[in-house]
Amino acid sequence: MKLLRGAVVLLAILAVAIPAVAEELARWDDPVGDDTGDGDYTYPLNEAFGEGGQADILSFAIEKENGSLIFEFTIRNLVDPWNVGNRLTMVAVAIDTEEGGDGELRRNANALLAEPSEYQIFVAGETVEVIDMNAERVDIGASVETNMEKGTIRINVPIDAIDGAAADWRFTAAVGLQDDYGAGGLGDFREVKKVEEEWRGGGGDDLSIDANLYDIIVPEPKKILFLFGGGQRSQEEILGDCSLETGQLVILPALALE
Ligand SMILES: [Ca+2]
Ligand SMILES: [Ca+2]
Ligand SMILES: [Ca+2]
Repeated sequence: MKLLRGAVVLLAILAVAIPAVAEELARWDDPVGDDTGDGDYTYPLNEAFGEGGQADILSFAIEKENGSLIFEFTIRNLVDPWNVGNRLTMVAVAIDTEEGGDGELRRNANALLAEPSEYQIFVAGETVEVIDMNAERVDIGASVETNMEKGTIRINVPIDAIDGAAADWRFTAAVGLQDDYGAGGLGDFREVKKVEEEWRGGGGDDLSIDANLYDIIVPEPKKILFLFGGGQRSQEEILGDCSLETGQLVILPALALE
């Protein structure tokens, strides 16, 4: 009896002492200041963008916690110029879980996916939206926590809702600026033009061929070798590899967990 009581007490202590700890599956650090897309993208001129950095990824991590996958972006400069939370930064994660899928990153990203996705997640402010391979919105109970001081955007996606999680899944992480068209909901990636304007970035083109993405996570060399059988491409090469002549959009590489 005494032994049993001791065991009960021990279990109670364990239950209290072990908080839910997120297990980090992978983390990628990203260079500071490479929020220039193909190398010369600039921010819009409106003072809300200040010194820029709203689309500069510092790190991207994938964690597992209590039956959820967590995607954490750390951004150099999350800002709240209108006291309504983060409205300028928009992040996207495309998840490739099986053969086939959507070969284009949506919401005006203007980019193709090397590994077509079954799910795409978009976040700006406190709004998160998930679409499936048919670009149809799906409600899978995803949520987001934004910490303006730390510059973190943590997206929580219940694993069961996306058919479990497997080690061979691929992930594409990209960041741009959000344009909510003044409506306050989740908008699209803000258009990058040839020459920057008050509300449009510059360094791209005026024909909607260039990607409206300022920063991506580039896989490490060995993963590039594995996926493409060739040498490493830089972010500038990847985001610069579109063609006004043929209309070819850029193709974003995907990240592997191992
Ligand atoms: Ca960066
Ligand atoms: Ca797929
Ligand atoms: Ca980058």
